Amino acid sequence: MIDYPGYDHLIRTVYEHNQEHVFEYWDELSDADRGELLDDLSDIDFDLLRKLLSFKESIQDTNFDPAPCIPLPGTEREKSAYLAAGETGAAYVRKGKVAAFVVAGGQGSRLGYEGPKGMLRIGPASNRSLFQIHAEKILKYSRKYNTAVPFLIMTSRSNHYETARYFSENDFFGLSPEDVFIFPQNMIPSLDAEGKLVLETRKSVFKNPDGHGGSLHALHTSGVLAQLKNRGIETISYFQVDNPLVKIIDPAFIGFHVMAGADISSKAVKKAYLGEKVGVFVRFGGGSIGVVEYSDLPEGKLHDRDENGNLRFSSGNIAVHLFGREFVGRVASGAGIALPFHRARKKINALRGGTTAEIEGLKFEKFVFDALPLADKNIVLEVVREDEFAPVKNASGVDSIESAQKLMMDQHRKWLAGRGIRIPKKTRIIEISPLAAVEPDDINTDLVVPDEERVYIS
Ligand code: UD2
Repeated sequence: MIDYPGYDHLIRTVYEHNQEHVFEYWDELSDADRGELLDDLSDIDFDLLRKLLSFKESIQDTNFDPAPCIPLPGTEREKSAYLAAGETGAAYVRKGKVAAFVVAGGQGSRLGYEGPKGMLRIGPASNRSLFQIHAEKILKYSRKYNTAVPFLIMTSRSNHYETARYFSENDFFGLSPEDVFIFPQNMIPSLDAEGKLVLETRKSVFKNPDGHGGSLHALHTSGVLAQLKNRGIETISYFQVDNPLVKIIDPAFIGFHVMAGADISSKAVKKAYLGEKVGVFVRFGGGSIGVVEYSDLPEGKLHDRDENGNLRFSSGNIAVHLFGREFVGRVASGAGIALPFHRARKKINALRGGTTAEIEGLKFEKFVFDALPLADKNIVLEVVREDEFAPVKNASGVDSIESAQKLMMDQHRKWLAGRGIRIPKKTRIIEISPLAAVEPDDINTDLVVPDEERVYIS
């Protein structure tokens, strides 16, 4: 057994769990590097890893029906419910009770983009990044509602520093630094097919971010949740970094959530096509609401249609949720409830016998929507896809930068047309800054769009 002062217990644990191959390069490491390796091992929960290996992959309850949804306003009654919700929500935002929370710890591997995904330049005319668009929306909401909406950004080990530097070098895009909270999520080791830890370098093991479900825990351990409580924040508006159309502060959504006394509320769009890669909202046999991920939806249910020929499981999850702060506290502190891990196969680079090679590995992640069934009360609100959802997942084609830019421009054209503003024929590329408008009513009807090919309205 190797030996290092002060780490006896950890070293024994590593051997007890048959993971001592992580010391393969021990003899070649300096004392400082040995200390680093041990520190890297010290935050690993070895008992948890053992449990994760032994659980069956398919643990999901398959007894479920489509979840009930608040529909798009059609009837007079629905329209007035929307108006009332909008007023309640706006008053609540004005009182400073809502924070915005983006999860940006993912690795964007499908996109093939190396840096933090939030730094991806997406503005069709402005070339602004996803982060800048989100930050400017939040600044605009803060001005509109005469409050300071805190902006919480969850990163992970590989992109934390770059994200934090990006915000500070850009003066937080006009937000006050004390209103921006950037904090990393936890990492969890990936394992090889035999359940062994994998070395990434001679002094570190391979770890991946613990999934967006890790965000609730990260809010707690970073101390941000406690700070939100001190600021009087009651509701956290959660969204993904890769959706430039997201309505970060939506008064009607917030109003419905508050009026229902919900722990979690979620937005749904009608699935665009049968195989679309979004989870669907369901109601499990026991009555709780949840999301079944696209890859877990049984074939029969995937194809199931109602009497009108429409897909029965068609409420797609766009990963926009409102979380009660107290509820997050309960889940994050353990309190008898915790989110499960999901296991996925993934290629990882492993250092073995002096060379690095790609191996088949196991990756563990938590999904934030697994919190839904833990809530005493939740609501699902249907929204219009083109108004709120433009995911950037792939380098080209479906759900790409190009498709998202088109959706942004379509939306801005629609807003301008709705305000009676003419768009010159010559204008091919058009974009409205969030600082000018986060909804059509923010646009001044006197606005004149210049007769140019590329127009940015700021
Ligand atoms: C997610 C949902 C899917 C649908 C879709 C909408 C899952 C498993 N599926 O699919 O149902 O709602 O989004 O766009 O979530 N992230 C972290 N830390 C992590 C992992 C991810 O912060 O450890 C963030 C990531 O930066 C991104 C978001 O979570 O903002 C979604 O991650 P993804 O793109 O991997 O999820 P995807 O597209 O498989």
